[in-house]
Amino acid sequence: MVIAPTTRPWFERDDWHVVAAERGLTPRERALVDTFRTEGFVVVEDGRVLDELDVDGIWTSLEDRFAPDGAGRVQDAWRELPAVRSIATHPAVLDVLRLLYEREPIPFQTLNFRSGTEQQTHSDTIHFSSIPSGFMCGVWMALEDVTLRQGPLHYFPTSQRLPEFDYEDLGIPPVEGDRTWENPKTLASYLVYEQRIAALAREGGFRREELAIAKGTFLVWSANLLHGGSPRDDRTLTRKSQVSHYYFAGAVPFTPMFSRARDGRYDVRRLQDIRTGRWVTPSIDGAPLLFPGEPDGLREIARAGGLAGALSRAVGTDRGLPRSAGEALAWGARALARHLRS
Ligand SMILES: O=C(O)CCC(=O)C(=O)O
Repeated sequence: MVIAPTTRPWFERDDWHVVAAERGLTPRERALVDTFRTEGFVVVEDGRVLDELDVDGIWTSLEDRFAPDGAGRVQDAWRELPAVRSIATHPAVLDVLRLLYEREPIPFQTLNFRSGTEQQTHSDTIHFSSIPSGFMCGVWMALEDVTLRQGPLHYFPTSQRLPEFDYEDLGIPPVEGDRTWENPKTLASYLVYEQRIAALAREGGFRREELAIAKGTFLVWSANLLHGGSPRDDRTLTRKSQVSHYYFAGAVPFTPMFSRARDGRYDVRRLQDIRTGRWVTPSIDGAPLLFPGEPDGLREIARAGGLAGALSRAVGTDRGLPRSAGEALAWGARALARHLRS
């Protein structure tokens, strides 16, 4: 049985304020949720976030990983730098995400930028979507004071209400071959995607905003908000920042640009939770799943019933994405044995 998408985030409901009242949200919390649901982003000032963190050490450690003019990005420096990990997992950030989504956030990727990215406008949903959809967001943290002269983040408020466009929706042929950026076809398709999205942002009548922001302040964008990096007016200026990406518990992560969603075949992502370093076993609202398909190929998504399901829910399947009940059972049994021995 293939799984049908279920619920979207609660804040999108018309009666969200009733739910907010039931949850006992304070006026400040309600205002935060209201801005997020309406605009697709929210800016949060919280003096605690960078306290006691060696932020300068991030740039010293990563210095030779950026171009001489500061361009470039370092992905997943959380593996080596505690300060990067602490920013992605800071309780002040996670608490806001729990408030907004009412699900447990799973920090899974960090990007550090020394200077403005000048990245073309895009929606994160071409890289990161979920089943059910809507359970992914980005957090953009200023690691120095940022003015509009430093190639700031730009975004189009309310654009998150557009449909989540994948390549098929936009008339872009699927990427053939390796599902990596080393495959030249990946970039070729992505460049067409950027042109299509730029036209949508222009023609959709959205206002364009740029972010001037104080160090330690962060912006949360919802998965489908159109955003990117503005041109750097002065290439001598830095724009130190960190983007951390999050999924939420109970949703299956996948990469739309490599998936064939209409055929029910997905490039399912395996997530490593930055908090624990552990691989996350994907589920839909706690229901254990199977992912039939070739080991390194696109996968279908189906419910895992019976003992295989119960076992994989109880102990997880950190070996990967089980393709069959037999695989889930064998991996689950091994994980259980390991757990009992330890
Ligand atoms: O920081 C920026 O300039 C853009 C970052 C961005 O678009 C992203 O990480 O998805």
